[in-house]
Amino acid sequence: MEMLSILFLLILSLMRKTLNSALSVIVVISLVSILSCSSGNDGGNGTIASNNFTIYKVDISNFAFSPQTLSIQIGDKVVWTNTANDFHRVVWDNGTFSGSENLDIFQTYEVLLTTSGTFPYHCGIHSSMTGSITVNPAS
Ligand SMILES: [Cu+2]
Repeated sequence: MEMLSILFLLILSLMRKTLNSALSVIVVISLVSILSCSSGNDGGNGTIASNNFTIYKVDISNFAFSPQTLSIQIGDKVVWTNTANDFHRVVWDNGTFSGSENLDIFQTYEVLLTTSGTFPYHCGIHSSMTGSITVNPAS
């Protein structure tokens, strides 16, 4: 009887260890998945990582581009969204890229930036609205 209970306790402690390690594995797996979800190119600014490039978002509201300046890698995409109830139009200061049409509320304009350099732009309707994209060459 004594031997049996000792054996039982031994098995129980073994099972506990196995259970603990199984639990640890589950904890590690969930931690890894949480970490891998929060990594990537989410710069906290609504950026979305795609297979080959990052998409940066610029909000047009309160008669301003937000963020006003962006520093991106060559080949990344920038998407402007007019969230204001006024028309705005993205015009590149140097005419480097073709600008947008007049953007009504919730209309978007996007450019894939494949040339490195600093490209200032402004609103074609409100000249006080300015912004700039710096495209860094591939490292
Ligand atoms: Cu404007």
